[in-house]
Amino acid sequence: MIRMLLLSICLLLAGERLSAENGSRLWLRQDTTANAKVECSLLSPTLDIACSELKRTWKGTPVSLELFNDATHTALGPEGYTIRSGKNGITLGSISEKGLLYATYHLLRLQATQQDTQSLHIEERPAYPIRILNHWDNLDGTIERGYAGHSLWKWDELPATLSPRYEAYARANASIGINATVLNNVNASPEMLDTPYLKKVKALADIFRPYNLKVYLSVNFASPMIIGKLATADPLDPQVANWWKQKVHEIYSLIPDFGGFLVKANSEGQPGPCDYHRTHAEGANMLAEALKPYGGIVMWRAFVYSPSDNDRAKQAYLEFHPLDGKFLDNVIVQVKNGPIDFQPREPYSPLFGAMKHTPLMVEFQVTQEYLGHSNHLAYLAPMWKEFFQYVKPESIRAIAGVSNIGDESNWCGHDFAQANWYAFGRLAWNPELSSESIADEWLAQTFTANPQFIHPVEDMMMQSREAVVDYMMPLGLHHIFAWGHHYGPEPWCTIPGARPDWLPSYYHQADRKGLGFDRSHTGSNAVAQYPDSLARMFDSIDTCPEEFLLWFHHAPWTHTMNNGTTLWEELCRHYQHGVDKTRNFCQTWEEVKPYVDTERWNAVNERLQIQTNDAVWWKDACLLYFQQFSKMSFPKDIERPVHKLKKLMKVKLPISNYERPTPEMLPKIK
Ligand code: GCV
Repeated sequence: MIRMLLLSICLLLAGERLSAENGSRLWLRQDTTANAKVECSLLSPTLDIACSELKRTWKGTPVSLELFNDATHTALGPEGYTIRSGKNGITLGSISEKGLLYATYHLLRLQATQQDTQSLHIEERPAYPIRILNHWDNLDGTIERGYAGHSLWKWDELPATLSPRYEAYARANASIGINATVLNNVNASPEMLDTPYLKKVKALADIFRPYNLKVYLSVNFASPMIIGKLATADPLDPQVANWWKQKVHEIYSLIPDFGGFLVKANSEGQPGPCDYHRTHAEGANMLAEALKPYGGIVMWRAFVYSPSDNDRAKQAYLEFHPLDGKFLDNVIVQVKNGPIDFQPREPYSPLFGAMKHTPLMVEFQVTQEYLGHSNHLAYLAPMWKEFFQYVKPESIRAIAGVSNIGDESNWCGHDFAQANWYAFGRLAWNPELSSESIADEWLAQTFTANPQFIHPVEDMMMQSREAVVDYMMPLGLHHIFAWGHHYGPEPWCTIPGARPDWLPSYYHQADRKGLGFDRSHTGSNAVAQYPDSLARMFDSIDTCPEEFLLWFHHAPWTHTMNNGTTLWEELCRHYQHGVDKTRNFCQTWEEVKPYVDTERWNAVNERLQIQTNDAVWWKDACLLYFQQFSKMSFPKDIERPVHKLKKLMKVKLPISNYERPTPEMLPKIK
């Protein structure tokens, strides 16, 4: 207490005023009264933005922005750049205006994070040419799995009324290198392609263009029938192909730099080529032919699974692997990072590495559908870096993130969820960056560069995703979420008539013998889809990494873990550990209170309290439920449950798949 008082006094004496903030400025909060000397001999909308950003914000030596065509700059590609300091100031160089815009934001980031800018010799180029956000925004303003309010896109007002947030959105993306956006849900409404909507899309594209942000659309495969009134959407029907060609022509006449289509086909009830006994490749190629003359691409999703006897984790591979090499060269197959669906931890999808003749892109989920929505603090960079431990960054062509952005004032619902938007952009630019350095950068810009704040909070962020895994689904457990909204625990869930692979028992397989899904050679043999060395490692219960134990094995309750304890004891300890960590987060946040403005401190604090409550809810629900099968008692060092299983089994949150629950709805510790 005394320490905190002293800290507050120090901050006041140092003149640091913590005026209330609502998070709307994201990480772009620098003072804008600099009036810097900036030279740029060319004029263009993009360079105007770069120059005015620098003029307002840069406090160092004069800056000049120059277009070069020498070998160094050419090798850095159209979005790459250099930053060099010399006697007369700093030179930003690139072969293109967009490169100069990215250089501008890089330089300003160095200033905001208080780095030395005296002797700069920086060369940068992005790892991927397409770094794209996928919005799951519906035309009625709701966002599937969105937990930060309604859609940013005000379709009713567009194109006449242009919200200032459209430009703020483009600017924020440019500042972290995101260069593309899919505006609408992959469960796509066919109306998106109606002319009035395309005019609205054009209005957004016009605002985004100077920020080098390209627009893409999700399309419904049955559009030729629904809006074109054709009798079929068969991709091999010439009338259908022609309909798409006309539509694509119309789009490019409005938006000459349109990026292309994202398609969810024959998945979760969406129409697709398989409705006509055509393959995914035939469907994708028909669209690709239409886009090709304009330089557009098709991002075709591999997220497919049908109610069948086959393990859901195997299905995307089974369907797409035989199609390797059959896609046209302007098709990229978009694959979720794991084989099921954005769980808190999944092994990587075996399609990566298996499609040798097909460009692939990874799809991460920035929105926290399965990680506590925007109620829980879960910094996701470590999860995405984990993917890159298995999948070489250079083996994929592009990177997509399902957006967590909505129209709430702080954009992402939870102030710390902004860090995931930020980290997605930074990793898409350079997957070699460390999670720690990205967290530090984000914290310094979003809150304060004071190390007394950064160190403990970075530490909290770094532990946060593992904490969620621990209190939700440790040791490779997966998909034991509540039905529909996926917020709380429901390992017991049964819905009469529901698809088995939509029910938790399909995944946890708890019985008197043990727990987990046998995907070894004695079970579904999903391990065989991985390269030999990994397949062998995952296949044996003795060599399978413990974090994936219950993903690949049905392990006996008494199975001896690496530390000599039983599976049951270790499971209990992980749940307890998760709870303990969330309590530590509350403590850390309390300790850094003097460094944070009241408005954001309170907002984060309120959510950390929810997270701690939820962690206990998860622990009690899962352990009490699994105890019915293990029949083993809780180890001594595990807190006794505060909830009763019977009561927890009655919890039904009154939320849809685009809402986060409010504290009043949640089971609380009395
Ligand atoms: C957009 C999961 C989600 C769905 C989502 C789907 C997908 O199943 O729960 O809301 O639909 O993934 O990625 O297509």
